[in-house]
Amino acid sequence: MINRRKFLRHSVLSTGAILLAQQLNAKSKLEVKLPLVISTWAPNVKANKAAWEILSKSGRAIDAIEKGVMVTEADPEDTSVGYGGLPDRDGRVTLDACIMDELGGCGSVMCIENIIHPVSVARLVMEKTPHVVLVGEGAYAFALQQGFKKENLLTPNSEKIWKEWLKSSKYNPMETMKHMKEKRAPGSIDNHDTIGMLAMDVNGNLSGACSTSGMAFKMKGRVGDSPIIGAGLFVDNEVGAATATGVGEEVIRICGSHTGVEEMRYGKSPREACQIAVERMYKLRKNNLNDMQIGFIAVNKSGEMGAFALREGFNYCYRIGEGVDVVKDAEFLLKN
Ligand code: SD4
Repeated sequence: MINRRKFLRHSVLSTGAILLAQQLNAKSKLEVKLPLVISTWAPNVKANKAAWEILSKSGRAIDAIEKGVMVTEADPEDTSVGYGGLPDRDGRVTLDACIMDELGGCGSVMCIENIIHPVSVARLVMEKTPHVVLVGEGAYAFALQQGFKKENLLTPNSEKIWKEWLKSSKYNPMETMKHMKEKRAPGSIDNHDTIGMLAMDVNGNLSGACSTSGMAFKMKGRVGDSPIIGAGLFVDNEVGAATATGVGEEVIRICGSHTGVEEMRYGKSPREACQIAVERMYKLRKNNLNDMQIGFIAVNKSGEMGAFALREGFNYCYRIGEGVDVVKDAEFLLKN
């Protein structure tokens, strides 16, 4: 039974939460120029553009998100997502994705093979099953049943990179990332292009998704943060949304995206919320974060956006207003 003191405390907290929601709503009515879409990593400008086609016609954020993320999943140049994603150490491309809508609906697929659009399968898990997560063969069987085609996702380029890695077969994902990125962008430490995308539609509704092929040359069956609700992605339509990129093991440890959304709930700006998530991770793990990159992006209900990364080198892109593309470098905790 709840005693009087607890009851009073409870009601004060509830009143506080209601006031905050009212303030956020009032603010959103005043300031938001909707719609908006924001994604991790600059190359995902093209994904934002595809999402915009739906958002600018007053479409739902969830539809825009799926369409946007599909662009990156189909791009063979992006070796961290979908078609052309780097395989695990056995040469298998295994994909992870999740999606959340404005109603608290969520769906996820983990370690799915031979299906080019895991984000769409995740959406169907959300909409057509009583479950939230399907993994591996179960996810694949469900996808086939829903009409998806079996496709080979290992491109000649990714196969070549994998074969080169096989020569040493040194299983050190962090080293691998560094090595890969050195080839593409000398001097930079990370090889992440995982897409995390958040959008708010003209009705002020938020949705998000995250899609990745995970860590290159990972162990068979390894799953990172990206398809885990609360880690790689979290959306609360009353408060805001956040998504992550980088070394998933570290993001999972602090429920990174959920942490960001909860900080916004208690009044932090999106950038502050992302920074708090990074700092929490750093405090916990500072001796284990060598060469790792982790970045968060977030948006709140009033349409403010922000980002923060563990290290220099994380960027993000958004589209707002009349369809203007903006690319920004995130602020960070550690200089390279
Ligand atoms: C993972 N977070 O599987 C993903 C990897 C990533 O850009 O974000 N790469 O850990």
